[in-house]
Amino acid sequence: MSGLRIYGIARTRAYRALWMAMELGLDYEHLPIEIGDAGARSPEFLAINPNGRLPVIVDDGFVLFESLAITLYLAKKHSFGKLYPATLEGEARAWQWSFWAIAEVDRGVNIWSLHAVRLPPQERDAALREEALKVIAAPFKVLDAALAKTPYLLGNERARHWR
Ligand SMILES: N[C@@H](CCC(=O)N[C@@H](CS)C(=O)NCC(=O)O)C(=O)O
Repeated sequence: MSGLRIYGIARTRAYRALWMAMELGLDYEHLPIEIGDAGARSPEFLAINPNGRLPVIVDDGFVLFESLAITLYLAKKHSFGKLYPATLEGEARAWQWSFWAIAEVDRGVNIWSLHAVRLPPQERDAALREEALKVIAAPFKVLDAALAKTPYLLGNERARHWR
């Protein structure tokens, strides 16, 4: 066992940490903590992540929250020069797209998915869903344009094993 624990039920942003751990072929323990008082807002969880949000990881005693800080950390730790870029510029690009995803895309996609698929139908608000679609249209154009020039945002390889 690597001593890695990933907290958060997979339908939350915890899937990002889980996806990265699986992509890297890591041994890890998954604690499928729920959102809210039954899980992430409990005193025990708040002692690990005072934000009361998911995901958080504990890696051999090292505690880290923020889903994309977690993906970058795991990739750098286990796949430096492979999934994680070895050059200064490559690393900066990985940060660029990660920070871009959080700053430009994350909120809009979250609101859209809540009102398109995740909330019970009677609680969905079509106006909020349409507004969210407008918000994510511009960054998705940027993404489409970047991917029109290259098959992947970083590098040109789809490795079978990243370690
Ligand atoms: N920027 C944070 C967002 C974390 C976040 O908001 N997670 C949601 C689940 S997807 C959550 O825990 N919500 C519960 C709450 O805010 O009480 C990240 O990417 O890790």
